[in-house]
Amino acid sequence: MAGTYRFSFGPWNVHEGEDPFGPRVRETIPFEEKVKFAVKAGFGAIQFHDDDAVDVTLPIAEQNKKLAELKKMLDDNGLEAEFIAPRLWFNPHTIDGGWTSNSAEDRQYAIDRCKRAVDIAKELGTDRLVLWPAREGSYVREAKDSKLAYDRFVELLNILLEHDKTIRILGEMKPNEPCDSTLSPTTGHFLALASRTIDPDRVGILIESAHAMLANLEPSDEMGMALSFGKLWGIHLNDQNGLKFDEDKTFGTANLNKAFSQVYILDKYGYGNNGEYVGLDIKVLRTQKQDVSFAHLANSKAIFEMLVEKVRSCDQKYIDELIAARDYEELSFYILKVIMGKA
Ligand code: XUL
Ligand code: MN
Repeated sequence: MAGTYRFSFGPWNVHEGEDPFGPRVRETIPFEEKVKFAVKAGFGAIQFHDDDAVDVTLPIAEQNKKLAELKKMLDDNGLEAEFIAPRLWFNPHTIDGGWTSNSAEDRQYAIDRCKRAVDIAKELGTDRLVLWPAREGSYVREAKDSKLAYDRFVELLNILLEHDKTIRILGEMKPNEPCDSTLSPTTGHFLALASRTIDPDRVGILIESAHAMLANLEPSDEMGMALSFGKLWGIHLNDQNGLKFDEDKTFGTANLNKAFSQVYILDKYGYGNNGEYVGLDIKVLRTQKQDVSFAHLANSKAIFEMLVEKVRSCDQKYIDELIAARDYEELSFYILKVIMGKA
């Protein structure tokens, strides 16, 4: 069954270019401009961290008023909010992690902030909460009791599932960065945690291509695993040149064959037919000038769409014959010819 594709990106994907080694190199682009681009380029949704959507220190009534304004602006532009992700890693309370911090006070901060993110999601009309456990790990092994930390991870999921009976939690796992070693580094780890919760049916997966590659895993196989569990509820497409920092490169620009494999499995299993988005998590290169700071998103969407065409042009009967003959050398040659328009 072929997939149906609607695209999304996050406002943080268009940024000012600062990195750990240097300052900003571009002016801030207002959110309204990002929305204009989304509409013009044919995106269907915006992804939000809680504090991308609203100032999370506002009194609740004021916060909800602002959220209603944001929702109206999105509605007026024919856009949805795809998900809310609590941005826990900026706050001083989360220096040692959020829900796995060694400090009870800091753990409580993280729990309250996650609950608030659930409420923000509901105000914006989405039932998806994305959890990326950024600082839920360690730099020094003995600094954190990993057994206890995993127990606390399950506890947090239960608290959130209990807090709102309709929220769905999408775990987005990454093995390292900013921590040296992140707890629950892969999708498999997170699914194991999900199985211990009070409602595993509301705990699913968002696979980011680069995060899988940083764990030296094959992104399309990670997607296959989540699909096999019926839990591929979100994706973050991007690319990664080997095991280094999380590069969030334009989809397909470092590993075109891996990009093809991702589109192949998504299309084969009808990704998107239940309203899932093709999410991009792609950072504008620091070297880009101001006036071309959206190109990486438009290009990634175009590359995805071109790959869908390539995937659908495949002679599946021929592929099946090669598989039956176990002639994977020829299969690999055929796929490359498809990609190069020479099949
Ligand atoms: C970090 C990352 C995040 C999540 C959302 O590597 O991918 O932006 O996608 O919190
Ligand atoms: Mn991501």
